[in-house]
Amino acid sequence: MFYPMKINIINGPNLNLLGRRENDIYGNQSFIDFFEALQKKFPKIQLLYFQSNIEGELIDKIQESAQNCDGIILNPAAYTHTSVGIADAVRGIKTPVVEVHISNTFSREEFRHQSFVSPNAKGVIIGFGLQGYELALLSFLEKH
Ligand code: CA2
Repeated sequence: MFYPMKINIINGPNLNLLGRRENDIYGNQSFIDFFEALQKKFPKIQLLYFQSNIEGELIDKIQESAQNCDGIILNPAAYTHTSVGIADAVRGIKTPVVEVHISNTFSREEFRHQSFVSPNAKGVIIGFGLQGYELALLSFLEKH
């Protein structure tokens, strides 16, 4: 099948636990279930999904996606607030990156208010739950 667009969704540490714990903050749906529904909703876009708890693996995937994807939807999770390496990876590629956070990081602890990634993201979507990933996807469609 020919897809006019290929988007990689990259999730950082602990997001594999979505739907299993901390449901009050992150909701009760697993990311895999959400991802499958999203792919069905947008059958003409090829969606890929990668999750890792390891900083270097996330950096490798960002670099790889820059070679073979039209866009990246990135939730670096806790690394958002700590990782110069992920920030440098995003800065170092031409492929647009939309940063997504499920929770409203600004209504949480102060250390979550800073993102090393945001200055080099195409845009940032914060606080809309898993719907934020769909909003990010729509932002890639606008120009097509
Ligand atoms: O709101 C977001 O999307 C975050 O990126 C999620 C990160 C957090 O460190 C950021 O400040 C904001 C944490 C993801 C942990 O996800 C869990 C999900 C279920 C159970 C436990 C953790």
